[in-house]
Amino acid sequence: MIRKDTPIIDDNACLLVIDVQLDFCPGGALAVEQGDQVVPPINGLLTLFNNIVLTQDWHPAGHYSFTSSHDGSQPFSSIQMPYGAQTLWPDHCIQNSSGAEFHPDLNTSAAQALIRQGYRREIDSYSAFFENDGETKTGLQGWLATKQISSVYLAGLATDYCVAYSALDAARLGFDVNVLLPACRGIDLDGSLSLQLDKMSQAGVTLLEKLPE
Ligand code: VGL
Ligand code: ZN
Repeated sequence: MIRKDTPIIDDNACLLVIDVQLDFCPGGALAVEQGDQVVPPINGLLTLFNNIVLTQDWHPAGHYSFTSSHDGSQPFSSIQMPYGAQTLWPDHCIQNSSGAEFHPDLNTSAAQALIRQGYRREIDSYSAFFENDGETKTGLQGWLATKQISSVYLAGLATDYCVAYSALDAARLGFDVNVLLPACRGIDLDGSLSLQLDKMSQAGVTLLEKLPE
């Protein structure tokens, strides 16, 4: 569903700020076009929510999602992993590297929790809830349950990967899910952006075209 009006944020809502890291911004290793432009709207959103969680893509060197870990493979191609298809990416968001840092203008101090993703070498994690095997939990679901959160609002990078996978898992888990589109930017690999927007709509995710103020 596409909604043009703005929702009301309450204590049972949580803002999930997905992967606003330098490697996903212009000049970074896996730059998303206009990725840095999500920072001002997200900083504005941070003032509206009482519950805020950040996610951070956090790979060890030699992570299996990197093209460089598979001899003779092409960046952005797909390979078969034990858990299914995996896109190969340029080396990005390596633990403790400058590219893994949050954008310096992002107001991270407002967040209560930080979920790191993709820290095991053998498995990637696009979703903030489950690793790419679809079953290993990150702990976010439990955190939100403990806080009695029923609605999640997602913003960040990339719309068609970590944002979409997180939104789809949240919907499957029974949350009311809202994606704040003006505060997201996508990679759009082989039509992935429209595909994931459609998937989210079909899963009952609300795609907000206007930010709450
Ligand atoms: C992401 C590709 C690889 C994301 C992370 O944050 O959307 N995409 N790793
Ligand atoms: Zn990654």
